[in-house]
Amino acid sequence: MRVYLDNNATTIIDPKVFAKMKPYFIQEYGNPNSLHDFGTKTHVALKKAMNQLYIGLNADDKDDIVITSCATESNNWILKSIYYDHILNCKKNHIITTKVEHPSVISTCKFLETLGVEVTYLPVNKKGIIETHVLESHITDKTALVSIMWVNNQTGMIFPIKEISQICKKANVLFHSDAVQAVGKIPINLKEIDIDFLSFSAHKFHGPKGVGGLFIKNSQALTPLLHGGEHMGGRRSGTLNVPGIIGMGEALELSIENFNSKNSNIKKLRDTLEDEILKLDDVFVVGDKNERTPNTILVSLKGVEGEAMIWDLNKNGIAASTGSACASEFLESNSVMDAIGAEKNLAHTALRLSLSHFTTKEEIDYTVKKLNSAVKRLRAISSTYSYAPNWHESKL
Ligand code: 7TS
Repeated sequence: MRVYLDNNATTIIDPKVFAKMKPYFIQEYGNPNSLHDFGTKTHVALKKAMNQLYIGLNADDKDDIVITSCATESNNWILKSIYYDHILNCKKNHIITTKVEHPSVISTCKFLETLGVEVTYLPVNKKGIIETHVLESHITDKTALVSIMWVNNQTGMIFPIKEISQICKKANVLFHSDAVQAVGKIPINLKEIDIDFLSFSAHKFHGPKGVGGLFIKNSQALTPLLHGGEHMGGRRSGTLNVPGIIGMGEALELSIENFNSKNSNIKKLRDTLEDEILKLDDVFVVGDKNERTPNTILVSLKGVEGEAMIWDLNKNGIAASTGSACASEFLESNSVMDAIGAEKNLAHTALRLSLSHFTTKEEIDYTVKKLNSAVKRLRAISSTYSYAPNWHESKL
C-alpha cells in the first residue's frame, strides 16, 4: 500500500485541475503577451482564473493579486520591497515576525538584518502560537512591517490573525501573512480581515507546483522583485505560467466546494489517527486539535528519532515528515519543538502527519498498524528512550 501523509509539503494535483490545464500546454500554448491568436486565446481562461482567485480569497476589486512562482518568491518579495519602500531612506527600520515562520521568511529576515534592519522574532507559547499582547509590546514607531503566518506548517496551529490584524491597524503598521497552509484549508475572507499582503501557493491545495501569488490590499505600490518585460502590470516580470495560473484558479475554486463536509471528513480521519497515537506511552501532540487545521498532527514519540521513523514508515510505503530541514552532515531538530522549549532529544523525535481529502480510512488504519510496530521496534533499539525526559519533565 502507498499512503501519502505529507500534504503540508505538497499535494497531489486534483485530476479535474490537471484536465483544465492540459490544453494550455499542447494547444493554446501561446505567450499571452503576443498579438496573434495563439497568444490572445489564453486571455479568457486567464481572466477566469484570476476571478476564481479573487472569489476564493474574498478579495475586493480594488485589491491586487499578483502571480508569482511560489510562496517563497511572494515572501521574499514582500519583505525585500518593505526594505526598499519603507525602510531604506525612511525613518523606520524594524520588522516583527515569529520564531516559527517558514525559512522563506526567516532567511529573508536574516538577510535583511545584514543590511541593518532590526528584526524581532516573537516567541511562541506551548501551543506553538504567539501571544498577541507580546506582539503589541514589541511594536514601536520604527516598526515598518509585521509578518506572521496564518497557519503553522508543522503543527497546523491557526494563529489569531484577526486580532493580529487589528493590532497592526491600530498601530498603523503594515501586516503581511504567509497563508500557505491556510488557503484552501480554512475559509479566507480578506474583506473581513484587514491584511495588507498575503502569500499563497497552488501546490498546497491540489494545484500545480511552480505557481503562487501575493495579495496586495488596495493595490498599494511595491518595488518589484523581478524587473523585465512589465508583465502583471509591471509588478512581476516574466512570461506568465498560463497552465499554472489556470490550475491555481481551478484548484482554489474546487478546494472551497463542499468545504465543510470535506474538512469534517479529514478531521474525522486525523482525529482517529491522533487518538490511536495517543494510546501509546510517552507521546505528546503539539496544540489542541480544535485549534489546528483539520489535516495536521505534529507528535513527539519519546525515544524515536524522527528520521528513523520516516525511513521505517517509508519502507512500508507511508510518506510522512519530521517537519524539519535535514542537512546531510547533521540532523536538525524540529524548529517548532525548539521554539516551544522542548529538550533537544525530544525535539529530535518530531513526526508530522498531514492528510488531505484524498486520504482514506483504509490508509489511516494501515498507518496506525505500521506506526505502532515501528514505535515498538525503534524504542527497543533506542539509546535515549529510557533516559530522555518526558514532556512534563521537559522545559515546557
Ligand atoms: N510558507 C509556508 C508556511 C510553507 O509551509 C511553505 C512550504 C512555504 C512557505 C514555501 O512554499 P513554496 O510555494 O515556496 O513551496 N512548506 C513546506 C513544508 O512544510 N514542508 O515542505 C515544504
